[in-house]
Amino acid sequence: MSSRRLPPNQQLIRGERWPFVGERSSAPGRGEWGLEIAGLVDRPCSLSLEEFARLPQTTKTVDIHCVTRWSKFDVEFRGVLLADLTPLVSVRPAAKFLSFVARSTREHSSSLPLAEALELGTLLATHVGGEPIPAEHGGPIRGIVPGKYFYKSVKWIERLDFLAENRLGFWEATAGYHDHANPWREERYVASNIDGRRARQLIASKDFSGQDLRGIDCRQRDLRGLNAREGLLRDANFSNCQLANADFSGANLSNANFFAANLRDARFVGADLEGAELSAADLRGADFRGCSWFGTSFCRLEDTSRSVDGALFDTTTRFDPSSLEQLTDEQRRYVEERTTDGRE
Ligand SMILES: Nc1nc2c(c(=O)[nH]1)N[C@H]1C(S)=C(S)[C@@H](COP(=O)(O)O)O[C@H]1N2
Ligand SMILES: [Mo]
Repeated sequence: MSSRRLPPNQQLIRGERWPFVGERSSAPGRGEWGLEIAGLVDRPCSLSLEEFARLPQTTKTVDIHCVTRWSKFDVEFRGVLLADLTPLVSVRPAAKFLSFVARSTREHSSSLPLAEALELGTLLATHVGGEPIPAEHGGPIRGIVPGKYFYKSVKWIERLDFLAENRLGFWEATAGYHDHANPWREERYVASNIDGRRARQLIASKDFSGQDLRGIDCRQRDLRGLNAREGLLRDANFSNCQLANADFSGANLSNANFFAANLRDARFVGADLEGAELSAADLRGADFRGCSWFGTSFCRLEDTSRSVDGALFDTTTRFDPSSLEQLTDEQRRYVEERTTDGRE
């Protein structure tokens, strides 16, 4: 059952843990909170939190699927359904898209086709598990869009803009996040725009440092001693690569694929490895101190929960013991069983 409920290549977080992703707080000092409804509507309005709380309330239990490969089942949100808000403002037929705009320093937003937002049962949520949503998780009002990667669920919503044309959201416009965000089709990122020729030149230079090389395909290459410090390498494919002594310090490697890579003595200090695949990789002597490990995989799980293709660790593999907390139970157990020797 659970294997069907979990979208492809996601890992289940159990218990109370709920990671923070993206911005940690709203923009300070902008007065009272409320919700503004604007754009292609006949009756634009501004609701105070009290007015908002008097609207019909709906409770929904949803499964969260973050694009960095962690999922969390059965989170109970309460708030106002988008479908209960639209009649209040009388949305014009010309409105085809909805942009959720956050009160944040970078004016964070995300958008959806209006019909889809309604069909998915989008909620403007104020409560989680019966309590007000904590500020770090987007309170007082956050969007909840069931059935999409969680980046469509904007924290600290202060305005809904009804639009004729799509206005890409922050991640979608600046970071190549897929605008459709369907976890069942793995619509995580748009394809890399690095062509084969440029990729070959880069690979020959062995210098990826500080460059935006999202989605680069390096499968099976000899990249021993690669300098990839501070590189933007999200979703890059390094499977089966020779990467001994490579330096990925400070790199963004979220969702990168290192399956069966030789990473002996590689440096990952301070790297973002959220959602990265490290199964079957040789990690002896590798240094992961200061890494972020939410949703990182070190082994694969068969339906029976038996782990296969485990990464090779030994006591020379370095990492902060506290970062194990970020892993799912299965992944944590796998790593712990192989590294407790000689550690406190
Ligand atoms: N305002 C705002 N909303 C946001 C983001 C953000 O950076 N800013 N990140 C998105 C992403 S990528 C995810 S996975 C979820 C994370 O929500 P959480 O921190 O409550 O887990 O918020 C989404 N909404
Ligand atoms: Mo995310």
